[in-house]
Amino acid sequence: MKKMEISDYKGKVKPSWCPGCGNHGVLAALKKAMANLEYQTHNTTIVSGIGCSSRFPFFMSTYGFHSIHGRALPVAIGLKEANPEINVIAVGGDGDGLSIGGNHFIHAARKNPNITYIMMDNEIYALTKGQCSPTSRIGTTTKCNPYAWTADRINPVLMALSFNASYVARGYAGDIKQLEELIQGGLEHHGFAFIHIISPCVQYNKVSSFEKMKEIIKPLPENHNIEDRVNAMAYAFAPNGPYTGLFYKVQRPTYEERYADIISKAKHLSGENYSIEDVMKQFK
Ligand SMILES: Cc1ncc(C[n+]2csc(CCOP(=O)(O)OP(=O)(O)O)c2C)c(N)n1
Ligand SMILES: [Mg+2]
Repeated sequence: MKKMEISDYKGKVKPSWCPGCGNHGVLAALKKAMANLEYQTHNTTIVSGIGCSSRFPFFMSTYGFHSIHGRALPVAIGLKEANPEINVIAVGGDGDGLSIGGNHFIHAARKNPNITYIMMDNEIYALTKGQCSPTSRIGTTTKCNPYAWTADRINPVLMALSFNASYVARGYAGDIKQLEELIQGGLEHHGFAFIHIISPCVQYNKVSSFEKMKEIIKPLPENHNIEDRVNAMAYAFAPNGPYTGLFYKVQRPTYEERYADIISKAKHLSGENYSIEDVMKQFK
């Protein structure tokens, strides 16, 4: 296996994000985590939806799939099921994963495919020039909401915990060291690893800036029991947060393992010479 340097993951395209965008920190942390684990580029794929954050695959030298809005997860899961040997990392924004792709997120969490999902949350639709997203705060004003945004916020960490994602963490784009550890833990985890990242937008969201988020985030207490889902939910829910760190981690059968079991049972019932042609003959 080739020893990997951070520079080995540099894509041919220079990141097009604004100077100061939180996503630069996420890119740096992912590259570090991948180098620590000696992830090879030939068997790693980064899958994204659509958004500023979803431009991620262009900036990496791995395989990549820039899919359609909200569909990073089904594409990522399909890739993993087709070839479980590939490291599959899905990435995207709060709009991509919680609005149009919200349904895929909850079903991915409960099925537990062995993939990592990184959500860069800037509380806004940045690519389309600043509309409110499911994580925008009540009262936010944008060109589309000149008076105030009126819907309650989605809490992505609480959502992942509710649907039983087996690894749930939250990081902050301004703390690359912590982010590297959380992402590395997610890559190493055997199952669906969700990493929610507070990744401020410097252009369209002046409310949740780096300065403000740095002031209010706090690390989870060291004695937090990562196997206690109810306690993890209490921290996710805490009004005095947001907390960062590893909320929850348990080992449970993955989607691939459950399917392998079904396949072997089906093969057993139909005998060694099972063929799809024989099955089709029943419907002639
Ligand atoms: C099916 C579909 N609907 C809407 C859009 C328009 N659109 C592109 S990106 C986006 C939102 C992006 O927000 P987010 O996922 O948070 O990414 P960010 O740009 O903030 O990183 C929308 C609504 C689209 N491309 N496709
Ligand atoms: Mg966004």
